Amino acid sequence: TELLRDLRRAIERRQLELMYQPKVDARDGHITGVEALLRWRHPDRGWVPPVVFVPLAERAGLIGALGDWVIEEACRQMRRWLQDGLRLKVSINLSVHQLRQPDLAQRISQAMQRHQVPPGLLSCEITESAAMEDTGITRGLVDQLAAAGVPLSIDDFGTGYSSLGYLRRLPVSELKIDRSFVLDLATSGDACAIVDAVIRMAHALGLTVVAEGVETEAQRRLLNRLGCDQLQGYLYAKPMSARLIATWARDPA
Ligand code: G
Ligand code: G
Ligand code: NA
Repeated sequence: TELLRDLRRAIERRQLELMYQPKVDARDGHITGVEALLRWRHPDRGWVPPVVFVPLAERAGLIGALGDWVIEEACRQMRRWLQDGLRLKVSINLSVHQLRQPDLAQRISQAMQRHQVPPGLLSCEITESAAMEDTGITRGLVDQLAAAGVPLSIDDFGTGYSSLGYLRRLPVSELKIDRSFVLDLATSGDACAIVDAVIRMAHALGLTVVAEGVETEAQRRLLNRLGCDQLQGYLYAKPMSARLIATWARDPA
């Protein structure tokens, strides 16, 4: 299609951009890191959302190139921030197709070396459903990433069907509670009970818990009371350009 042709061109011509959304400490609100979110500025159509072009790239076999661009760009940006004296943790999103690349961990660690990104500063988010798929491949990859000093986070947690036993065996360091649970938190006793249980379970397994999509003060208070470690959402900040995030990190609004 036309959009696909444009996407190929966008990857070559640098019309893609990473925006960064802060994650903050639930207790004192200080920035703990950022999530990199991919954006495409189409010359005629304006912003095309990732929910449109990521699946398109997957079907067209372009996800490797797109994913490589994200890895490279995130590492390049981290190096720039480090040079400016800003030591910011960045997490990138991996698609299920990327998880099937046998050399993914190697590509990531090579990009980190190229840009002298210290171990632990770059982390990867994979969705719960991707983590559950293809368990053999995922397990190998996750071990390689862990060995390369790349912490792993399970995204959209609660929307899939992970078993506790499975989670315990995967060397992940963080769980991100899906936005849908956060949305219902202040109004639904069920959502509250689920989030409470997830946080207790995660802590018992030694994982850090991040809540996504925090928009209100009431949600913040509840999550804080339930012992959630970190918060991310419009209450604090929307995804921002690399330049703006550097300012925000030094002096949060
Ligand atoms: O703002 P938001 O519209 O950015 O993101 C929508 C979805 O797109 C999210 O589920 C997010 O994980 C996904 N997404 C954002 N950036 C990337 C990326 O770089 N790679 C992949 N695979 N998915 C991404
Ligand atoms: O699935 P993933 O966690 O990668 O999704 C991130 C998506 O959530 C991005 O599209 C991002 O723009 C969006 N997002 C971030 N914070 C909020 C929020 O507070 N409310 C809503 N509705 N969306 C958010
Ligand atoms: Na994510």
